[in-house]
Amino acid sequence: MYAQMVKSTGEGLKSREEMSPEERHFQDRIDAGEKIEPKDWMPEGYRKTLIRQIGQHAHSEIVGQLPEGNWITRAPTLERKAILLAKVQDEAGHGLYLYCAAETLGVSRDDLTEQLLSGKMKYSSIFNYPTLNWADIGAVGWLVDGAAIMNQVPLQRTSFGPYSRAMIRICKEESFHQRQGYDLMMKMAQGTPEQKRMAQDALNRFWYPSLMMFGPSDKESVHSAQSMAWKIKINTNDELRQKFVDQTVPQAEYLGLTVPDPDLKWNEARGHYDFSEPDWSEFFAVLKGNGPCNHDRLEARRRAWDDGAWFRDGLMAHAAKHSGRVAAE
Ligand code: BYC
Repeated sequence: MYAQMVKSTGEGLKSREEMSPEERHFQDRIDAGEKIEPKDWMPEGYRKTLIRQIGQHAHSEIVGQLPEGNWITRAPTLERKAILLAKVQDEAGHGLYLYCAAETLGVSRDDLTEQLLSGKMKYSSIFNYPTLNWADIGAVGWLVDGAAIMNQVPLQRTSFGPYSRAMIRICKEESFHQRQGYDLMMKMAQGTPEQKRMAQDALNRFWYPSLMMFGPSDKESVHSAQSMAWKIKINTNDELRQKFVDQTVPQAEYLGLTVPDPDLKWNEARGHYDFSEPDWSEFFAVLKGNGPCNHDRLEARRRAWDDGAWFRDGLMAHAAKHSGRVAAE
């Protein structure tokens, strides 16, 4: 089950007077825009928050391969298959950089995986939705990777050095992912009436789950205040959601597709689109393990972990043998 037992650390911010001298010095470094490196002193809450966020991010990259991997054997042309294979392979790479960044904080990849499989750690809600038709692969690239980039570009400036450096490389690859998705959507939207219908259907199903990727509304977000004070997060959930809507609506118009929100409207005074909030009860149900694919996603990860045990054991045995040989020399 995909249960969410990780205890939130949203305990409220400490004032400068309440901070210990180390905490004050740490906060001064953050405020001065310095990067924090793994061997530097850091508050326990900072370490825990990073492990939670980077670990969740890494798991999302790995679980995120599943809905797209579903279409590799059914891609309509050799070119589309090659593009999709490359993208899915990139996501595996992103997961690995992120697990490495988390490991610098003193947690092993095995621990993180075990926490995922036991339901103690999360992955992004978006990957609990199925990819039902080929246009969904376009929608995932356009909307899901589009939302991911919106969130990850600011994270290149996050205060923890290894996370920020991982993000720089990941963002370069994500922008290719987003463009291949938009290109696929363009082909579908300008294709036969049936292809256009599929593109619209994909947009209808992926719009609100994509908006949910940014997390709950700011008033429900337990971690934002502390994470922003530590510059782990640079923007609030609602700020990024608004930027995503503002960027994506003209792209949908260019495709000739309709965003499934009757209340979507440009607000001249605000200089932004007004839009409907997602159904937050659905979001929290997905987080509790009750989304359409939670069970299948975790089962697939569990199977992969169990099936790979012999290989991990082999690597460990080889490493032990090799280190014995080196010690004897
Ligand atoms: N799904 O206080 P809040 C990708 C949880 S992969 C699930 O606002 P925070 C891609 C949150 O963890 C993209 N859970 O939290 C891959 C917290 O629960 P806990 C993944 C969510 O951390 C392959 C609770 O709700 N990107 O792009 O300050 C193919 C309260 O929320 C979600 C990242 O992981 C969610 N959507 O802010 C294609 C980016 N939202 O832990 C594409 C890095 C919230 O207290 N992460 N929760 O039990 C972040 O930027 C932040 O963690 C979030 C949430 C903005 C997501």
